Amino acid sequence: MTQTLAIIKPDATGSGKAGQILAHVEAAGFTLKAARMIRMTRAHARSFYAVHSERPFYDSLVDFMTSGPCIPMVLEAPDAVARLREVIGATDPADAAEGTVRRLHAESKERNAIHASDSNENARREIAFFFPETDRIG
Ligand code: FUP
Repeated sequence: MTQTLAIIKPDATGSGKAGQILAHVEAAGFTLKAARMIRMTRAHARSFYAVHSERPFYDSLVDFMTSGPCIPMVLEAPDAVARLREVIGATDPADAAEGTVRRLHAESKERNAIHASDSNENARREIAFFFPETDRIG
């Protein structure tokens, strides 16, 4: 079993889709190991997306991620990182495969419902970013 970090983003929490999205990933075989609801500060969002700091969409992305509640969560499954990337679909919902979370629930490339770690190294870093060890079950 391996773990990955997902975030249900403010577009999805704001439109009442958090439960549907969690049900979708659970039905896809993931076990929820940790979760919280937070309002990210600008400093948190800037730090979380630091890899994109030179990109033209960075400021807008920080605005969006701080615009409402986020639900970071630790999800466990065999090959969790790669599998969750398949289940959520491409960044832009217009490019995402049928039946993926983003195809079903995302509004746009920016307001795209859910984040998922893109490597095992980033999963470890992102899990530690949101969850102190004492908040993690198993
Ligand atoms: P992903 O790994 O699919 O979440 O996509 P990226 O790491 O490329 O991008 C991270 C986030 O930046 C996306 F979820 C949304 C935002 N983004 C934009 O707003 N515009 C873009 O052109 C690309 C990404």
